[in-house]
Amino acid sequence: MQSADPAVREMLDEARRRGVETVWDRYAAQLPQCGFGELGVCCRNCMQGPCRVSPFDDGPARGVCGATADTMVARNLVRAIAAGTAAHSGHAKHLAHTLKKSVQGKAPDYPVRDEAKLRAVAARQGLEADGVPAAELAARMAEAALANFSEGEEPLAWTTATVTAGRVQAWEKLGVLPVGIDSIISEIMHRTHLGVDADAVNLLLGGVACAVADYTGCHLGTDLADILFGTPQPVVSEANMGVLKADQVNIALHGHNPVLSEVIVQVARQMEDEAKAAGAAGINLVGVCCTGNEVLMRHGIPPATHSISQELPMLTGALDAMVVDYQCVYPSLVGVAECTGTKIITTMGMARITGATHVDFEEENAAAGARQIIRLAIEAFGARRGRPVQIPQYKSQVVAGFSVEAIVAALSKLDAADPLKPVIDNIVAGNIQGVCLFAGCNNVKVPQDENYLVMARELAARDVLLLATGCGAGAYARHGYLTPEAVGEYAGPGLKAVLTAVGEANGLGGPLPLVLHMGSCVDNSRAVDLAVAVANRLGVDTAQLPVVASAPEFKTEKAVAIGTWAVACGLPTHLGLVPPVLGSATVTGLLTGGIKDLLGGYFIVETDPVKAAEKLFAAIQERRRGLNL
Ligand code: BF8
Repeated sequence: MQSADPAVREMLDEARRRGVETVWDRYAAQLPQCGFGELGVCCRNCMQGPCRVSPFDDGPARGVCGATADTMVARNLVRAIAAGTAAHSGHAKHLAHTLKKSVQGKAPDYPVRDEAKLRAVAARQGLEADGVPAAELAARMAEAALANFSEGEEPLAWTTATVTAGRVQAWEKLGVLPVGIDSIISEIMHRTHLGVDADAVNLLLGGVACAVADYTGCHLGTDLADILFGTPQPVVSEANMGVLKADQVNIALHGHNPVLSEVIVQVARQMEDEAKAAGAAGINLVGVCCTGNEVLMRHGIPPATHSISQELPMLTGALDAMVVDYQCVYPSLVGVAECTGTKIITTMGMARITGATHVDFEEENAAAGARQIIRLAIEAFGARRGRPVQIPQYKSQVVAGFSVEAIVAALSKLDAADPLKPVIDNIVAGNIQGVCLFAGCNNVKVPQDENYLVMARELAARDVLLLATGCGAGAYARHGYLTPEAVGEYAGPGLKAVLTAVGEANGLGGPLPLVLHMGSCVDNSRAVDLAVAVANRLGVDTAQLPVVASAPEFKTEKAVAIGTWAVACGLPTHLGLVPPVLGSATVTGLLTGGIKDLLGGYFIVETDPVKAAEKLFAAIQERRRGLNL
């Protein structure tokens, strides 16, 4: 099975029928993949290479420079963390500049939409806010955010203000508190250059420091997006390819940064008449990947698909344009679009694809850019009018929008004075055994979504509260797990009772959804905020909580960075694929064992989803025992 999603399977049949190549075909063409690369013992860091060392006794044990398997594996891993950090924090830096342009009056389409969040973040960050007008405070916020990027003398303000005191101490002791996001990325590139750091343990500690910077970048990304675009509140929508509409101009918003898509959402509403004049019934925006998550969370825009199936909505023949910003956007989209007539529109100067239509996006002229993009889509609709379409008739109801603010507001209906108390009481009583955050991607190496679905069922039945972000949340959206109905189907009695009590206190007449969608991948920071709030309320560290994380189908370097900071935050963290580290027993041992003594968190590598759920549940039980629960 290539995918657990029936819409994806239907479109894969269509792709085969039409001879359209997809990610699954290209993966098959790569097999067998390089065994050295799989083990992490391939080095291309200098021009004397590529070198590879043999995991057995039958080949060279060192690269040309003398680097051992331990050095190579550690260097490759921390370079992946640095790349992931660059991506997340680049997204955050972009938003900081948008906020700056907004307060300078250069970006009229970007008013500060959430002054309450602006003031809450300012208070947390110790910015003087009393009596300061919102515009002035936003200017200070933009500067304070940007100060996290260059090299300072103190640990990053956004790191130390957002985690427990216990974490700050643990990170300080280990020397993994970064003093600049860009500077630690740069340092990692330096120390992984030929002839610099050749000690695997030291390299990995550098990788942890970079991952803490990645966490910080993610948190900045979430905070700034909320300030600019609003903090998500629960929203009802639908998911999967059945959200495409044959008679409308269908536009997919794909990538990560909501800076452009936010304006497209606003402008599309004003351009309905133009679409109707072209013979369409309207404009239908849909999401793909994390830009899709962002606009789902804030506007209820329905996601069409995620991650490895991003090529397939085009095969319906109904997708008129796919607008992309950056990250996780397959360059293959252009080839598929040639067969289907979809316009692939790149929008960021640093993320162009040969063969795509490029509309350069600038905050200064955002609405004009958005109009230009939507007109291209309307034109494409005109060209496909009358042609038959094949839209898979699969879609699921979705309840999303669970920011921490939204969760706390929902809980405060049970206890206004102490909103976290109902959760804590239920954890203590065992109705909720623990919490699992599902994060990360789909990966063509495993049947799409399957690990997510199996693990959610296994853990929900054991009364584990489930949170999700990124394409993991997308998987749950497309399979109906973000619904109250899924609670009846899969939740154990304790979890069901708690979700029902909160839902009923909020007038839903039933439970909250089985899985709480917290947003895009940068929004994993929201899950940390929740854990930190609970830990602080209990007077413990996040490394003591019965909270675990899982990336059952991870793919990107960003996911490697997130997984590493989840461990740094003290969480037992499951990986559903084997990362390229087995070439070094030292690195493998440290990541899955030794690191626990240093950080509390550690990696659990398990490719079988049933066993993975068992191992995570065992980790939760260990934590409960540690708290005498
Ligand atoms: O940041 S989950 S495939 S889309 S990396 Fe990419 Fe992975 Fe999806 Fe979002 Ni996250």
